[in-house]
Amino acid sequence: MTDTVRELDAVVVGAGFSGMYMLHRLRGLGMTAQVVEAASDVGGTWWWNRYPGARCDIESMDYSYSFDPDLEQEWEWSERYATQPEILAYANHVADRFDLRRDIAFETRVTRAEWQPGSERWLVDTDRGGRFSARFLIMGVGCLSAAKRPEIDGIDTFAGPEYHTGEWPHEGVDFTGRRVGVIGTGSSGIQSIPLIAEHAAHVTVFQRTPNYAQPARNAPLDPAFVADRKANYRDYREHAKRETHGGVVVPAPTQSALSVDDDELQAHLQDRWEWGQLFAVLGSYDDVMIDEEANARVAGFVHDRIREIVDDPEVAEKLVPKTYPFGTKRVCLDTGYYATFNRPDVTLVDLRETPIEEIVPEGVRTTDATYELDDLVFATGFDAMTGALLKPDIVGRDGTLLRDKWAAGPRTYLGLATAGFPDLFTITGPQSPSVMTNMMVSIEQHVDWIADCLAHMEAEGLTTIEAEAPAEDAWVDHVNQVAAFTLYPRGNSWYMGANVPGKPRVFMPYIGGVGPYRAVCDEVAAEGYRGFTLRSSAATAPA
Ligand code: FAD
Ligand code: N01
Repeated sequence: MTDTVRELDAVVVGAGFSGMYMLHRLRGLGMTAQVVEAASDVGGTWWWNRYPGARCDIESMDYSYSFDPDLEQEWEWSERYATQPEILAYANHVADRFDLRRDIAFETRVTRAEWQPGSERWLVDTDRGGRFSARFLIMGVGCLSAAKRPEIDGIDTFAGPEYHTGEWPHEGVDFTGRRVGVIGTGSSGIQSIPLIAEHAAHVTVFQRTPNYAQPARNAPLDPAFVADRKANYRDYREHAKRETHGGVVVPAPTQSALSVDDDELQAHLQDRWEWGQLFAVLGSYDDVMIDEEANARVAGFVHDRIREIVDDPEVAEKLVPKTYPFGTKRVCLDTGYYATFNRPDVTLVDLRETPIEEIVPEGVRTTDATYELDDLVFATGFDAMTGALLKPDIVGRDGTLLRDKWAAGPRTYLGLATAGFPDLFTITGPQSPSVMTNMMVSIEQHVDWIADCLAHMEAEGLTTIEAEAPAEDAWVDHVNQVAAFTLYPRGNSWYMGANVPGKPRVFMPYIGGVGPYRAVCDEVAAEGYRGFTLRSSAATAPA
């Protein structure tokens, strides 16, 4: 550890889309800021997740920054759903265009941040020995950035190469002629399995829970559509931000799935199935996510599509999700996923029937057989929403560790701040809409709210801001009440922390929708930051 401490207005952790835009806004406020990023360049999710088939599931023209009209006019997306390399190229373009890299310390991980009551500053330590002292600590560490390997006996004994989709080698992996095992059938598995199968000699898919996927219907973007969207981009973005639930403009459902006969239901869902859009089937009726029977009718439609695509009825039945309501685990957009199981060189192993006993040097041993493999892919997801936030030691006002405060689940005010941790902000933190939405909309909304708050503090001569415990309690209750009104808590999903043994089972995102949520945040600010204590103090001198 060096003795030098760099004095700053703000430290931002993470150089994904959150940290990049936060830096841009802080500079605009005339503040000194340092971004600290574990990776060797910008892009966050899109820097790490380089597995075959990785691409967005929110349309590219939505899944992009809106803060600069020139940027959105000049950037050309090639496909409806851009690939990981294209999204990463976009992140690089933004970094170049706004000259962001000069304030980003790459290959540096924040390991500890401690609030200093005397100076009212955060003292931030990194694994490179650098230390920063900053008035504000802004966490842009990502909801899906702490890759998680499965707890399987013998995991370190596998003789061949192993890969996690969220930490994919930059040089790529050549699976040609190889026997590949893939553990996990969430979005990452569903995107990568068809492409791995194109090259491998044989793919064995180890499935613990089947997932719902609908066809992406990806295609090159139609220039006429692009021109039209660009001509109306400002209006479109405003609509998406203020008047939608998920941050993309889709027709809102007006009917109950229980109010229509079967013919009408089938026709309506078939139409939605053709859209190739994440919220198409989820939002087909207004009670899909709140009424079990309505949900079952919609789920039944998807079950039939899977049975249609998959030739072998036994394999099809294994792929049909039956143990949780449709949509309570994140729905995937796929390109050829179910059809991949029609290939003679792809085997599905249902781990509910024959669980994995251990990983052995030659492959994976289930209760039924040993599958010999050359390569093993973990598509096993992330310690989502809280994993990256709780990895460093974050020590608050009374010496409390954030990890301890959140031992029974995250507690935040608006997903933006947490009581006992002054001048700490979390971009797309738990209990904000975040992962239930187009993340670009949620990221920009949080960054803008934080930047406006800091500008307000500057203008008023205020030095610290802290969420009040009663406001936090009320927000946590509200988040839980809204979740309890839906079927979401019924899925063993990462939304619930269910994929991490020992993690508290609470529904972590806020399901109230980006439009209503933004209105609440704006109202809080307009009322002088209701629920926050703002103070001015002489003690903001450097540590
Ligand atoms: P991230 O992109 O996760 O960046 C966080 C950064 O923080 C990382 O680079 C990490 O290295 C760094 N970091 C974390 N902890 C530390 C530390 N202690 N010290 C230093 N650095 C640290 N969302 C959508 O809306 N639409 C999509 O189509 C979509 N597709 C996705 C596809 C994949 C494969 C995944 C995994 C997620 C996807 N998401 C999607 C969610 C995606 O994570 C967000 O859209 C968005 O990219 C998040 O940006 P971020 O900057 O908040 O976090
Ligand atoms: O991770 P997941 P992901 N033994 O947690 C299985 C975003 N994203 O990386 O369901 C056996 O969804 C686990 O099984 P189960 C998107 O938000 C978007 O795929 O827990 N299996 C599950 O099948 C997404 O939701 C895109 O029973 C084990 C899988 O691993 C989020 O990131 C693409 C296991 C993990 O699925 C996470 O997706 C990729 C074990 N011990 C990601 N442990 C787009 O399309 C876990 N599993 C834009």
